[in-house]
Amino acid sequence: MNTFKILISTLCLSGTAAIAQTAVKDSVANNDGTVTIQLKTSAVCEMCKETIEKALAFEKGIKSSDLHVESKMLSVVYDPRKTNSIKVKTAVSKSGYDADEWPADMKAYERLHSCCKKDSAH
Ligand SMILES: [Cu+2]
Repeated sequence: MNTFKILISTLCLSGTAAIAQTAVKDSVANNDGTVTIQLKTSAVCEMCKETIEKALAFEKGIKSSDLHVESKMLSVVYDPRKTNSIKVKTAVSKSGYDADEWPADMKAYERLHSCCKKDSAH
């Protein structure tokens, strides 16, 4: 059982490392030491925008976030000394939305308003 757990966590770690390598491709370093990244989300409406931006406002190290609803693109400004793109994506996922290759956290997704679910009929 323990061996199994170690194997699983090793797999998780290597998966995270692979994502970390691809995560920086859309990042821009700002003059004030912050970093701006662009993420593709599964947001569909203004309510989604509010949900995501509010969730990120509580995250440590995130300075600001802005979701463009039509393109589903979220831009996030964060302090790289306090957080990183993986944590940003995790926070978006935990609010119920996809963040690039990171799928939405299922429990959070289930709690979304029905019109905010990516596979709902519009
Ligand atoms: Cu919505």
